[in-house]
Amino acid sequence: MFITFEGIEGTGKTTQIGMLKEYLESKGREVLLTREPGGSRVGTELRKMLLHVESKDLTSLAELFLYLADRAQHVAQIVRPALEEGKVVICDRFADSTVVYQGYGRGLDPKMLHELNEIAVDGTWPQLTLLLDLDADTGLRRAMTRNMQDGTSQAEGRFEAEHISFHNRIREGYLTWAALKKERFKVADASGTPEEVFEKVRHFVDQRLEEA
Ligand code: T5A
Repeated sequence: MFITFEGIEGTGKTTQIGMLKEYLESKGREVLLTREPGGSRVGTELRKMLLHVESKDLTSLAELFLYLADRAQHVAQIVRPALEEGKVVICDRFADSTVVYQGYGRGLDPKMLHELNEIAVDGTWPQLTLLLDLDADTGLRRAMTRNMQDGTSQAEGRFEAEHISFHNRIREGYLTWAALKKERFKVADASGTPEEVFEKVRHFVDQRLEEA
């Protein structure tokens, strides 16, 4: 089972992924947590380039190809081997982030981005994608408070520094894309407490595991 989490900054993806790992392990499943960008050794280097505030001169196309390179390496080296070993793989962002951020956010063609993703993932698509939906003001506030507290503002704050209109576009883009990919996406309101959000996440995951 391959599960991915998506959403704008600060919706609580990392928090929910930690809770889901614990839940699945309590049911006897072996779980691998990973993320994009940065799930592989090469990806760790790409992540620094992609998220550092000083990379603001990256062109949209250069940014796109760095995300795709990160994904191709990550799928081949980390995700697919773990799935073959029978693990549940949970990934913090995946191919849909490219369609939404580089497409609805930066203005590249979402259909072209989906086709490039097809090449990068080479058949490895998630069975379930959980979209944590939250208004951009609240999400950014949560992300910025967290970045200030753990000192990642400079190292990883490039997207948080975008204008609020960019984040509003991303939120709308996610909802549009999720409606086009209904068979894989489940949308959870992320405005409640972590426990309230997790109840929805757990429900969708249990449902998909039963179907599988
Ligand atoms: N990107 C990525 C692209 O443009 N294209 C791509 O193809 C890909 C793969 C990655 C950036 O790269 C872009 C998108 C992103 O901008 P990232 O560092 O991985 O960035 O950051 P994000 O994925 O955006 O995640 P964040 O780390 O900002 O937020 P999370 O993981 O959604 O949220 P989390 O769990 O860290 O929570 C944030 C704070 O809120 C609190 C937490 O304790 C934490 O302090 N919190 C809550 N507070 C109140 N109520 C709740 N329910 C809460 N849940 C968590």
